[in-house]
Amino acid sequence: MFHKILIANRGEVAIRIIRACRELGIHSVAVYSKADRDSLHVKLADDAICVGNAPSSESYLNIPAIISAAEVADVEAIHPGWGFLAENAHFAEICESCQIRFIGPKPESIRLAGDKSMARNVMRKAGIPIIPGSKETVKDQDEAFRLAKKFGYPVIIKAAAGGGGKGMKVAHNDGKLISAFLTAQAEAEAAFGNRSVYIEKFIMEPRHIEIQVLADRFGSIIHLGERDCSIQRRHQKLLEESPATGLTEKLRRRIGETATKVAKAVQYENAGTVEFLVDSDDNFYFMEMNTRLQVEHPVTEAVTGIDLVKEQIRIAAGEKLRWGQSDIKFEGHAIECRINAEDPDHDFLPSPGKIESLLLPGGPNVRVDSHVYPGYTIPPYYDSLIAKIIVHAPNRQEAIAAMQRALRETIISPVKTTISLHEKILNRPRFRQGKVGTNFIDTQFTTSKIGALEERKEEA
Ligand code: MV4
Repeated sequence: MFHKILIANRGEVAIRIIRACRELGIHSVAVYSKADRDSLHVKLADDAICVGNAPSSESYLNIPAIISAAEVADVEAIHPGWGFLAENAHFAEICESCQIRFIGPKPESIRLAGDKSMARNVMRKAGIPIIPGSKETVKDQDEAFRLAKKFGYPVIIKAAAGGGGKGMKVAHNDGKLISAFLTAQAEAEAAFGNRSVYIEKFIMEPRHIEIQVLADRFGSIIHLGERDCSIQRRHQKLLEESPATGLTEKLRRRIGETATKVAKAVQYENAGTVEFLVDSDDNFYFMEMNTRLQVEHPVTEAVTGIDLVKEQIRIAAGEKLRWGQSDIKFEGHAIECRINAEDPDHDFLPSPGKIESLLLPGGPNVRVDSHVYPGYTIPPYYDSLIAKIIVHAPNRQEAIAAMQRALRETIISPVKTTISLHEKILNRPRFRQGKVGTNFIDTQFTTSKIGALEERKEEA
């Protein structure tokens, strides 16, 4: 096992990893930017090294500074958390060439998963169901027309280097196809420096179901069930749950087995997530693979009892998986609400600043992962996630009640947060009936002239 690990991240995830290190008896080394001097991850780690200025391009994304810190601290491994360098194949390669273990998959896996069009081809050849669409990137408008005709409208144009909704455009007819194609190309170029796009049949009102997988360095692979992440706004997840409500046992088993097959097809190692779209007829399609720990990992930890961060570290250190698939038991229902410092009454404008008053919830069945404390000043430079509330109860109804109770207890002021939105979501009849889908927020809420998210009148 490792003796010393550097955590190349900040905020809540840095603390999550420091906690795992401490329980494993591993010395933790934090890095921080000049804006994060007073951050909790700096206080909680055994050591901390400043890696640069506030903008993440000069600190948390600054590869030479991070590697120098790792060399100075003499760590054996780096955990990248999520965001920043977590899915940067080049960074993973540099770690290996410096004889520092990257806690995550091999660089080739990260690179393959990052090319969505190439990943589709690998999955098609492995017999994984993929969304009907182009085999290659689409070169010109004529080809786009031909493919749209073949698959039938509506179609969606996606950036090959994309993911998370950037550089994505839907076209409903020939007249709209060219502008969708050109806009997707331009956005892809601007966001990723790569104008390659591909085309898919557009799946109407799908659910976003993702499967957590764990794979060791000896070829053993298991899945830890699914998370429903359909409740999103502009491709930002708001609330996630496990198990997904309303899936038949048969469908759940098939998706899980498919995810394991996906991980096998790319000889995956460490923790990863396979994303699927599920349509209204229970067809499911591979969408993409995330080669990192995910923000919503605690709901999986709750229902399986497995500490995913400890497992990531053990796998990277060369330990074998301690379970086969049949050892994995799922218990109860877990829900996570992401609390962001954003104003739902003003177009989700970020709300950084000093937290004067803070009370985080507790009591039975409640877990809070957060890096904020009373008197902490949220810097404006980074992600606005300030806390995650996770509940675990015997069933979905009790989990909802526990979450409502936990949200009601929470005090965070004067910064604005998304707590009020979560209270509304949990109260909606459609949510309580388990009828979640990626169109949930758009159908249940409207945005007022001043940008306030308002509930629509009752409708199923
Ligand atoms: C789709 C789709 C419908 N059909 N692809 C959005 C994020 C990116 N990873 C892929 N996304 C989608 N791809 C086809 N062929 C609908 C979405 C989508 C979506 C997916 C998951 C969760 C929320 C979403 C919200 C809008 C659109």
